[in-house]
Amino acid sequence: MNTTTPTAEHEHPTWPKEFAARYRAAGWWRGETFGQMLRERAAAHPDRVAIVDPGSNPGRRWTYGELDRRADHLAAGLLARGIGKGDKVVVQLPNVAEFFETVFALFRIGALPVFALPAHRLTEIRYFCEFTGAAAYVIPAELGGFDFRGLAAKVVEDVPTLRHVFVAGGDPGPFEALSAVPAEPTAIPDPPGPADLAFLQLSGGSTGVPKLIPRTHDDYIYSLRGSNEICAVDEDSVYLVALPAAHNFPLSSPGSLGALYAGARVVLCPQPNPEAAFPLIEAEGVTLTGLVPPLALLWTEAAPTSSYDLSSLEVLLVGGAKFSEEAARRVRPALDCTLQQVFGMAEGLVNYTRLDDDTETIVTTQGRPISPDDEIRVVDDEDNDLPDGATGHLLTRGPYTIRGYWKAPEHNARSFTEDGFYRTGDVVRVTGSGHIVVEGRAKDQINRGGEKIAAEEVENHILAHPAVHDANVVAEPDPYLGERTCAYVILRAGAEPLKPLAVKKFVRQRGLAAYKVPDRVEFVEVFPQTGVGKISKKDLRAASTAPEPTTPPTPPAP
Ligand code: AMP
Ligand code: DBH
Repeated sequence: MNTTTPTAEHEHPTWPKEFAARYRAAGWWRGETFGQMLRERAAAHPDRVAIVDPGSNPGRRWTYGELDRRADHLAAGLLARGIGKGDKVVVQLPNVAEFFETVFALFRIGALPVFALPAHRLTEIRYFCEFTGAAAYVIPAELGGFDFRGLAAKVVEDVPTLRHVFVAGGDPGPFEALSAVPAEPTAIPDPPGPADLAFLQLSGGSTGVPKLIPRTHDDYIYSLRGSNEICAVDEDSVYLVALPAAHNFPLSSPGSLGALYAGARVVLCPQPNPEAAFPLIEAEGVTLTGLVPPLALLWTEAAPTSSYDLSSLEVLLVGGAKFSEEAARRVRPALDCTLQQVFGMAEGLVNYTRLDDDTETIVTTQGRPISPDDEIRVVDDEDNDLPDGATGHLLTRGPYTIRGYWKAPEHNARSFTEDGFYRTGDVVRVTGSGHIVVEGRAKDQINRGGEKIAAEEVENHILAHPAVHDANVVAEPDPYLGERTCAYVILRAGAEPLKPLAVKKFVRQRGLAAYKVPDRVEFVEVFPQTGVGKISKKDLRAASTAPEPTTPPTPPAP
């Protein structure tokens, strides 16, 4: 029997009543919303600094009072433009203060941010706008030499529901400046409740198109509260947002929203490299931050010779991809802070090593779940539970793990068990102390230094090339990123020979985020096959063991 209850709108399955009742009774869900949360913090300490945006000119420092006021004014302006409860708004902002003004304004009126990353391009953005029927799209004018207004112009042409494009900072071009939207606050007609959706988060995915993750106010706020307790975030903490602000890790583990929940300070770092981050750590007294493994490596290499005072840093969270034990051991000596490994997913479940775990546990495991009500199963290919300590597929269910993706019934039937466990696609084992060790992955995905790439999505784009007969995209080891992508391509009989660069260029020109462009392209005559004649990705992976990167790897940037 499928115990998962569809919502009234049948847009996604949600927690059955008895689970919801249990999570409320246990005190995990406390009936909070983001709108009220900010209101309460602003009332309690209006003059404390909430957001520091050193990348803006002049650098901005918004207090809780100011962020609260700005959210109210922007909410009023959005309502006046006909954007209201349940509307979707694709937010593609870098690490700037307007990100928080925008999302809290949307939270207040019950419109749902759809969290795009700055790296996304036409193909992804058009899909998010079309699929969600987005009413608005929020962009920077430009970033890293890329003009988002040009991108928005194309999206507006293709997506009839998209009525507004708001440009944060810079020349808005043909669109409206976000700074022109705020209006005198008015009563919000139908503010969202704690069980309502707060936003749609993105999944790294393993299918042709990214999946959207529906998160409620109550469930997400519980994950923040739990994370704050585990990471010792309180009102004296200073969290540096080094990764892209909209990503689930720097947003919630414990992230900027955890910091704001605690009444702490959020410092926005325009770039995640040591050159940008170290001066901010010194200037703002940053106490914790989160990084993906390649960046953590870069920081540990740079710290010992840095002239900046990094002594305020107490905790470095590392996650998004497996952090090797050797690299993990280097964190404390280099940065003189506690490493906290975090193994999380935008679908929900987040695991942390604890601050008081012994060093071996911290460097060899990816932590244990936030909640006593996080249910963990380790199963074989037939969903049979494995003996304690055995390695298998991780399934999970709990008070902040979704019961289904948004508008994806067929995919949900595969990604969730009948009784509502999420199939993470991760291969793990659980130690005697209940800590999880990530041993591998069963999903068809490449984890490129924390950036997830669905093989099928890239394969489909390569297949669109007229000279290509077939394509297979797999991960291959990379000394810095952990994994990078290799595309094996079979050309059509009689087709003009192609150069690898032409394939990369083709994918890029189809409007895909740069991190999804294959690092390496190899032309082959046939793909290795399994016993039953299926293409064997395992053998392709085994074939790609070239130790040296063919292109100099670049750290993932916001
Ligand atoms: P997503 O579902 O797109 O939010 O990506 C979450 C996935 O990232 C997980 O299911 C893991 O595959 C991977 N991941 C996140 N953190 C870690 C970690 N610390 N170690 C290994 N894999 C991780
Ligand atoms: O990779 C992730 O998605 C991730 C990693 C660490 C995450 O969503 C999180 C923590 O919350």
